[in-house]
Amino acid sequence: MSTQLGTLEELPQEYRDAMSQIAVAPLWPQMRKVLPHDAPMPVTQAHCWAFSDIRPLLLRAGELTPVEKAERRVLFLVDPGRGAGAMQATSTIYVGMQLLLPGETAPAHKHTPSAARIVVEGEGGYTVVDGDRLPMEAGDLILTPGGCWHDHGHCGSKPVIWLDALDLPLFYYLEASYAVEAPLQTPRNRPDPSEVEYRAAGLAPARRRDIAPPPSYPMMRFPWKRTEQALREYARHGDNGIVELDYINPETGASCLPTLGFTAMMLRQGKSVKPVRRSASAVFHVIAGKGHSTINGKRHDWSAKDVISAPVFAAIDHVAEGDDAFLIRIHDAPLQEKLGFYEERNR
Ligand code: GTQ
Repeated sequence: MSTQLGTLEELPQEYRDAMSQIAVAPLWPQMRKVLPHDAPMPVTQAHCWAFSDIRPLLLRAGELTPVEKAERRVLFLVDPGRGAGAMQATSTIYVGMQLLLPGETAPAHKHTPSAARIVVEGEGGYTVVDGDRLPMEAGDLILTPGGCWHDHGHCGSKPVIWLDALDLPLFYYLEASYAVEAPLQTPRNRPDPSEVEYRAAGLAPARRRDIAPPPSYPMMRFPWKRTEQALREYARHGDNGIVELDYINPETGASCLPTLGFTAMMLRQGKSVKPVRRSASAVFHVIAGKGHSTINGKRHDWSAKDVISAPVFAAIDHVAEGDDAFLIRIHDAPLQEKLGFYEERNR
C-alpha cells in the first residue's frame, strides 16, 4: 500500500497550467488526503471553552449590540482546527452561546437546519415553538427542529444565557441553509406537551392513528429536573456501566432530531469513564460538577457550564472530581446512522 501517490510538482508546469485553464485537476496527488487509510483524518481539534471566559464577552455584546439589530445575540464557538471565523465546533456541529436580556425578544423565524438549546443561566426565558410556549429552566433541552417557527422571550429580571446547537455546517455545505422571518407568535394558553401529553416516560396519548398520526416532533422540551432524576436512579440501579440516557422522540424512539443526537451523562465522582471510540464527533456541555477529560492524550479541565469538543474517533477518558458530574453530549451519530456508516471501535 503506497502512501505517496505522486505530487503535483513533479508534473510539467505547462501541463499544470493547461489543466487549470480548462478547470480540471489530477486526483492522485490528493487521493490520500480525501481517502486516508483505515480512519478519517479529522480537521477538528479538541477544545475546552470556559464559560467564565465567554460570559463577560457575551454580556458586553448585550451593551454593544441591541437585540433588534442582532436578531440573535450569539457568540459562536470556533474550532481551533479550522481557525478564525469558522462557524463549526466540529465537522457537523455548530454551537453558540446566546444572550437575552430582561424584556427582550428575538423575533420568530424558521430555517432548514435544526436547532436545540440547553439553558445555561438565568430564569424567566422562554422559547415559543410552533405556538407552544416552552419555559427555559437551567439544563432544559429545548428543540427547534428544521421548519418549525421559533421565537425567544424573557420575562425574568436577570440575563438569560443558553447554548444553541445546530446542524448548520451540514446544511450550509449542502447549500440548503436559509431562514424565513415572521412576527412574534401568539402562544397557546396551555402548558407544553412535556407537561401534558408526555408527562411520564413510556406513556403517549392514545390516538386514532389512521386519522391523527402523531406529530413528527411531539415533545420539544425535556426538563432537566426529570433527566437528572432519571440518571440518578439509573446510576443506583443500572448495570454499573456508563450512565447515559438518549433524548428520544417519545412516539417513535428515534433520536429527538434527525441529524443531531443528545445524550445525558452522569459521571460518578472519582470514577474514570472510557467510552468506545466513535465515528461521531461530539460537543459536551457541563450541566453540573467539575472534572477533566483526556481527549487523544491531551487533558482538558472543566467545570459547570463549560463546553468541550471532540473530533471523530477520539479516545476520551472522563473523570469527575469532588462530586458526581452531569453533562449533555451533543453528537452526530443519528446523521451517521442514517447514512449507514456509524461505527464504534474498541480502544
Ligand atoms: O436562536 O434561532 O445560534 O437561528 C444560530 C442561528 C441561534 C436561533 C443561533 C439561529 C439561532
